[in-house]
Amino acid sequence: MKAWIFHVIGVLVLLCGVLPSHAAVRRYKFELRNTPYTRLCANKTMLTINGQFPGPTIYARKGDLVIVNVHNLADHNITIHWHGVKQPRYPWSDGPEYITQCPIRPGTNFTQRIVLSDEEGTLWWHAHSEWSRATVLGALVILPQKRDDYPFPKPQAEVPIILGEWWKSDVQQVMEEFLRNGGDPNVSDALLINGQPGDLYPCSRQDTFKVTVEYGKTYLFRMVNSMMNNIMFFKIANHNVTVVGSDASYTKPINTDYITISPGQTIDFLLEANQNPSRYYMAARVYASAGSFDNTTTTGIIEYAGNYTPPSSLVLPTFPDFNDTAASIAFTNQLRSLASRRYPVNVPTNITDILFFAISLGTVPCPILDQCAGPAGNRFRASVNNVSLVLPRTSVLQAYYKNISGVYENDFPDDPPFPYNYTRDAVFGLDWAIENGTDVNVLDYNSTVELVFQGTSILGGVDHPMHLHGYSFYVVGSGLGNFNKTRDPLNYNLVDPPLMETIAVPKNGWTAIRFRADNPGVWFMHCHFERHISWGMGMTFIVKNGRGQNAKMLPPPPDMPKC
Ligand SMILES: *[C@@H]1O[C@H](CO)[C@@H](O)[C@H](O)[C@H]1NC(C)=O
Ligand SMILES: *[C@@H]1O[C@H](CO)[C@@H](O)[C@H](O)[C@H]1NC(C)=O
Ligand SMILES: *[C@@H]1O[C@H](CO)[C@@H](O)[C@H](O)[C@H]1NC(C)=O
Ligand SMILES: *[C@@H]1O[C@H](CO)[C@@H](O)[C@H](O)[C@H]1NC(C)=O
Ligand SMILES: *[C@@H]1O[C@H](CO)[C@@H](O)[C@H](O)[C@H]1NC(C)=O
Ligand SMILES: *[C@@H]1O[C@H](CO)[C@@H](O)[C@H](O)[C@H]1NC(C)=O
Ligand SMILES: *[C@@H]1O[C@H](CO)[C@@H](O)[C@H](O)[C@H]1NC(C)=O
Ligand SMILES: *[C@@H]1O[C@H](CO)[C@@H](O)[C@H](O)[C@H]1NC(C)=O
Ligand SMILES: *[C@@H]1O[C@H](CO)[C@@H](O)[C@H](O)[C@H]1NC(C)=O
Ligand SMILES: *[C@@H]1O[C@H](CO)[C@@H](O)[C@H](O)[C@H]1NC(C)=O
Ligand SMILES: *[C@@H]1O[C@H](CO)[C@@H](O)[C@H](O)[C@H]1NC(C)=O
Ligand SMILES: *[C@@H]1O[C@H](CO)[C@@H](O)[C@H](O)[C@H]1NC(C)=O
Ligand SMILES: [Cu+2]
Repeated sequence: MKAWIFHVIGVLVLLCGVLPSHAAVRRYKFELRNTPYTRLCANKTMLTINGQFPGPTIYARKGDLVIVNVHNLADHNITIHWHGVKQPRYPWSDGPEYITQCPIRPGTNFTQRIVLSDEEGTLWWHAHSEWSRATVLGALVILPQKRDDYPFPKPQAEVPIILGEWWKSDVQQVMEEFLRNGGDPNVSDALLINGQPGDLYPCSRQDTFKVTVEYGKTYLFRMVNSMMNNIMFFKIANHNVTVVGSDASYTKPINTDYITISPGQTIDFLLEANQNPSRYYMAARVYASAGSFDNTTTTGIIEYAGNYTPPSSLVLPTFPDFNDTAASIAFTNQLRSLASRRYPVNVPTNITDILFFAISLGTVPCPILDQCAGPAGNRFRASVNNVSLVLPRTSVLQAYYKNISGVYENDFPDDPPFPYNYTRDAVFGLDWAIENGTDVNVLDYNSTVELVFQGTSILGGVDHPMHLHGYSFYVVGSGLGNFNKTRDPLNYNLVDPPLMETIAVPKNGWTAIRFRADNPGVWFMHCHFERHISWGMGMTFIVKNGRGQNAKMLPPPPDMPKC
């Protein structure tokens, strides 16, 4: 109840403008609980924040400080990550379990400080502990400072849209099962829009998500892909939309009839209600470049206000094929920063650190020969530059700050240890073993980094939505096949590349990003497909302190959870 009051006060304050125009402090209380939920004619108990699914939306303005007291009243360890928030010099509240903190154990609480800086638009928050983010998540809406406008006409209303995934079973069991048997996790039983599957699924018609619009008005949709394992295609029947932002950074407007959105990514778009007053589907289904997947379609309804006879049935929009990599890439390649005087870009050009990371699925032998559920009876693992992440028993950040040895090693490689033709045909295995490790790559303060992600064709290849904590980065280039370091940099976009914190590296292709390492701390980098991170597709950067107080990490809060 208290949390609800906080939430309402937050919204009221926002509407009445009681707080100063920026650097306001906003407080929320999160209570993790085991909560009963019914979907698809079946009941289960699952982890939620404040009994809500999706969880509460946090509202703030650019540059605010949000303080969230997280109480664990459930039976599962938890951590909360503020996805896309840079947390300048303050990794202590970032959240990834055993990277920046030990879990908040049942019966304990942790007060997290979400330090907003230049983010403006839509972000989100989610659990970063095992698979609990399937149900522990919500939107984080960052409005412009009070004196500022959007770089587009003021919308009539704003609507969060969270794409998600539903398993009839307990997600913890789904996770334990695939980690035990070494194979793929079970695919989900439904896809969701704002927690509801929509009327194409059994027992779901009643609760389908609906938005009412007025003819002639324009609406801002703030879309988050919170899916565990899928990139999504999203469409609205009969309507084009105008994309205006992604990952809390504005983009040049894109008029399009479909959207591709990666798990972790956000897309802000405008919908002009300019069709015959009626009801129309909004719908989403999977883009999958490999493997088995949930091939169902989730729907919501755009309902025009007014007097008309509603259609007896709605027409589904036509989607690109499930495996249409070209359509997925074509959308993402249109994203461009505004690159205007008011919203300048600042792409590093004098690069001090060039990193080349091969991101790959793979297998390791089954403990009981050939009895695992992965390819050829083996066990799935995944790696970055041949290192498969194993989480330590205490946090990397704690070990770094307190100089505790034996928790991690400083030798995460800048290049793959065994160069090969990463995207050659029919690669089913490698001649070398994947190495387990908790290895960090150390960057000097203010170094300018170019990082090329190279996908590989081992086990056929698949897209990887890569996410970096503590930073946004410019996506300066991407392509199919192997990155060619003499040819490809000539085509980089250094003029108006999009500023992102999650980017899908295309199947058997590469993506190049750039950022300035001006945020000292310990920052996780990983694939945002949950099954891939479970198999070890992640690594950690340590960005050292620079000279001067403003270039140094801040001290930890007194209530940091302990291992
Ligand atoms: C789900 O729970 C509700 C309320 O407790 C109950 O009425 C209903 O019968 C249950 N449904 C199933 C399928 O167990
Ligand atoms: C929150 O945790 C602190 C210790 O970090 C404890 O003193 C306090 O009582 C806890 N508050 C509640 C409401 O559980
Ligand atoms: C996963 O799917 C298999 C096959 O349908 C089923 O037998 C198993 O119970 C499922 N596991 C969970 C945790 O739901
Ligand atoms: C809708 O977007 C598509 C591109 O996705 C474009 O070809 C088409 O012209 C647009 N239609 C309108 C009416 O703007
Ligand atoms: C989804 O897959 C099932 C089998 O797994 C198949 O029967 C069904 O036709 C597929 N649906 C679509 C829309 O492709
Ligand atoms: C997509 O799958 C269809 C079969 O379902 C296949 O014919 C087609 O070649 C595939 N396309 C791509 C780009 O892999
Ligand atoms: C590029 O960076 C190097 C190393 O930091 C520095 O010595 C050099 O002056 C820089 N050059 C330019 C043109 O900024
Ligand atoms: C890598 O493999 C691809 C696909 O088999 C092939 O087309 C390409 O020529 C190879 N590149 C090199 C440098 O061998
Ligand atoms: C690597 O780590 C995984 C996950 O912790 C574990 O199952 C596996 O046994 C480890 N392999 C080796 C060779 O240590
Ligand atoms: C980091 O680099 C920026 C841009 O070149 C510069 O303005 C700033 O002074 C540098 N900071 C430190 C502490 O070296
Ligand atoms: C890389 O591109 C250069 C310039 O286009 C070309 O000469 C070279 O053969 C390419 N290298 C590979 C391995 O394809
Ligand atoms: C919860 O976290 C603590 C502290 O790291 C750890 O000792 C414990 O094993 C964890 N519990 C579970 C069930 O993972
Ligand atoms: Cu991946």
